[in-house]
Amino acid sequence: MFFGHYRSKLHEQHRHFFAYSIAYSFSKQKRRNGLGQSQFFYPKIAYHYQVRYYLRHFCEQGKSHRFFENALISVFFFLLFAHKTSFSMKQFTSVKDIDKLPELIEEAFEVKKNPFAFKQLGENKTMGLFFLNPSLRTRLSTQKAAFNLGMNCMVFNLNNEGWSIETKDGVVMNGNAAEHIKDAVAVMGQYCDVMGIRSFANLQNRSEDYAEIVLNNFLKYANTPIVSMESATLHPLQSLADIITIEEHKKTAHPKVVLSWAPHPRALPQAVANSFAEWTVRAGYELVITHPEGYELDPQFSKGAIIEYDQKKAFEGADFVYAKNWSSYQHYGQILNQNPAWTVSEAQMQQSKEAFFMHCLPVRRNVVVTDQVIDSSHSLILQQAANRVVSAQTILKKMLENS
Ligand code: SN0
Repeated sequence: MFFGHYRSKLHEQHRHFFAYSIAYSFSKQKRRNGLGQSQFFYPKIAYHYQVRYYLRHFCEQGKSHRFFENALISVFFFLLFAHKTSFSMKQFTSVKDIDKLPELIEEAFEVKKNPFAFKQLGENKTMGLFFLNPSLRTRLSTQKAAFNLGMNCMVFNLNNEGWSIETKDGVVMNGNAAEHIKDAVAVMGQYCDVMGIRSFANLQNRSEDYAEIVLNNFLKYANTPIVSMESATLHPLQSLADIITIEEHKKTAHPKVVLSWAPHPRALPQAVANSFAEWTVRAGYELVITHPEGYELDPQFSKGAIIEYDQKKAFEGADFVYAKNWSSYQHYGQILNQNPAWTVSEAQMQQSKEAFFMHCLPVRRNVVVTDQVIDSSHSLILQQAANRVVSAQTILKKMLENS
């Protein structure tokens, strides 16, 4: 009955819906490519008529089995085509946007081996890089990654070159802010095929920072794939570069990695530490986080790590030592400790298994780490920085493929 009916004669309306689903999927792709709203027009009308058809039949026939069969088959076709055409990456904001990390790392090695092999992917495509904070590595490495893929790049320092931006919803904008973030982002999305955004924690209000207001506005209003170039809580491009670097230097399958808090004169975000924690745990490494009491990270990011308050003990047998300062999450944004005993020096490194030293940079020499350690042959800071291009290019490639 059910299948026989459709095998012998695909219902006319379904043939239409089948076609509309394909058209809709293509239009979604085009829209994501920044080609504008008009491609949406035809499928929207089609859907409108399809819904009217169902409603009419629902009224005429009551809840007949034929009606439900029709609806079911249509949903099936829609999901099939919507799914088939949406496998390019649409956002990169955290490790949660990655299905299979080992495959991503393999892809990164391919990109590193042959950086210009995918130059046609970005032809006639524009990358927009938007910064609300200073940047050296992220700005240059992401631009270079886009160039390697054949893209054009626009770089814009939103907070000191653009209009001042309002980020709260529903406010009366009679103060300093000239433009709402949702309008700015929607406009920038018209000019770009992929957008990168560097926001930052303001470290004043934890719930505001952890709500990722800026990043979420980009995800909601840009209508292009979005790459986080460090948000208020995470720095995924840095973490991917760190994982690539560890994979290149590790001597055991599951190395011991120590994330060590270090002193700093300014209050810094938890983003790099949060991100490093969630990526290294996902990579299957043994992660030990060491810090003075009061510097515990948000458990949603540090879960799976061992917390060790004794830095010396933490360093025992370490294969990699990653130094980073962050301000307190519990006493939000505060500096609780500047004890120079936490500066990573030869004395601590000697506890380890001749560990490699890592830091994302920029680094305060002789505050976070001594010159002796950072300039030693075991320091990987330049390799990490070089891998920022590989990390960004791997992600951009995934966004451009099948887009
Ligand atoms: C940033 C941070 O999130 O900690 C960027 C790291 C990639 N670092 C800083 O802001 C350092 C600023 C300073 O004054 O040392």
